[in-house]
Amino acid sequence: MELWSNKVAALRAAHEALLTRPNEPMAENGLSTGSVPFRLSTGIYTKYKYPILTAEHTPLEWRYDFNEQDNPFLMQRIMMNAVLNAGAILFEGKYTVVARVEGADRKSFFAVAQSPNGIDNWRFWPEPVTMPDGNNAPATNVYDMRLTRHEDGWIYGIFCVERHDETKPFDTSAATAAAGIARTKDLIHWERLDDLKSLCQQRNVVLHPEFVKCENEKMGKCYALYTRPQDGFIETGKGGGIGWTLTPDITHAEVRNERIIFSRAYHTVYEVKNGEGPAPIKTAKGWLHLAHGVRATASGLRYVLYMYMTALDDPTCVIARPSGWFLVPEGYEYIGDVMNVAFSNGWIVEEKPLSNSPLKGEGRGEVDTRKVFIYYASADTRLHVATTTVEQLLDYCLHTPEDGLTTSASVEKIKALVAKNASMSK
Ligand code: BGC
Ligand code: BMA
Repeated sequence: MELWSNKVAALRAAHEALLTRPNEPMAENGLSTGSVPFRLSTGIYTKYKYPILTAEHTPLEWRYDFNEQDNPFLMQRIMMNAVLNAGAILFEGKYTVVARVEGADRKSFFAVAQSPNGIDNWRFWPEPVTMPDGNNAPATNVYDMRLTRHEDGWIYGIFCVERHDETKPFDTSAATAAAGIARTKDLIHWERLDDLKSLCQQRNVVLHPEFVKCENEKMGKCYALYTRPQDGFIETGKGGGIGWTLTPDITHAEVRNERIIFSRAYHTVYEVKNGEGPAPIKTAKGWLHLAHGVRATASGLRYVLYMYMTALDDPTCVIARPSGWFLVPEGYEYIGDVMNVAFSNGWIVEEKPLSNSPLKGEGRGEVDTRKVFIYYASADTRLHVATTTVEQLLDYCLHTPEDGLTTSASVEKIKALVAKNASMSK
């Protein structure tokens, strides 16, 4: 029989090989992505061959008892199911995610993983995050943390807290969703603040990185939150859309006035639901937003990513609304626990030394070459990265025609482009 110690060595070697496997870009120069032979690359971003984090990337110490007497067959004692929807941030010079890790028991929790380059060699910290309940009722499940480095000096994590709906004791699926708020300086110790007080359920709540003037100017500066009010646990109902609310005290945050800044619309990719992704990226031309849109199909809900921009001096004012999806599940990304889902709640924009800050220049000097790393999950199963630049995202948002909301408007857009191209060849 194979020696137990040899089995352990082989297991550790295989794990290490997975963690250190170099990642490869799938689409350079706008050629085929390789994953789906029938779709050309969008040219807007580059996807990578391998997912960056999966259940198999979680530390072996989380899953195995390495005492030979207690675990003679070297079997997993605690199994992991998925690594998905991650908040992301540059932290101490490293590309860092706070991922949603889901165990075989369907409970998800948060865990920090870091990489030196943002695309491979991702490694989890030895222990998952211990998230205190603070003054809040204990949650059954937590997920989808948005990380915001706020100008108040804290790193905030806002996430969904799910609890059984006790008003329906006999319905084992009845649940409520609220926004949990915590802050940290080191990603290890989290100070849990009060859950966002709201008359309705909330998911996909995101903290804007800067203070904003309060509605009542006497109150000074407020924290601003992107919200997503919903009537029920799944249905957004009347409240559909990405909302915006101001709150003076983040330790007791409350939704008083909520304004929808990006609504759902009939026959679009965000017909059924939408929600803010990560906190927006500030650029000289406005705030770049990544969001998800959901539509219902005969095979279930389809989750895709889309983008929009808001004005620099008024993050509630939408200034660019490129039509349709920006990123969708492709090839094997389509397949997993929850089919047909691309979801993102984290991206990282590369920092540049202040001297050549793209926010400063005018004219040509304005080209914003900062690299952007988009962390997206596929099929609620695994986490991927796609890379691009701020300049490309601006170009995408500002030059992709808007959705005219009818077939004939779409045909006219295509005809206008054909005519433009034809005029060039004259
Ligand atoms: C799941 C989430 C999902 C939500 C709504 C939760 O129980 O954990 O992944 O987004 O239900 O379907
Ligand atoms: C949602 C999200 C995600 C998930 C998606 C698809 O409502 O909050 O957690 O990726 O559903 O299942």
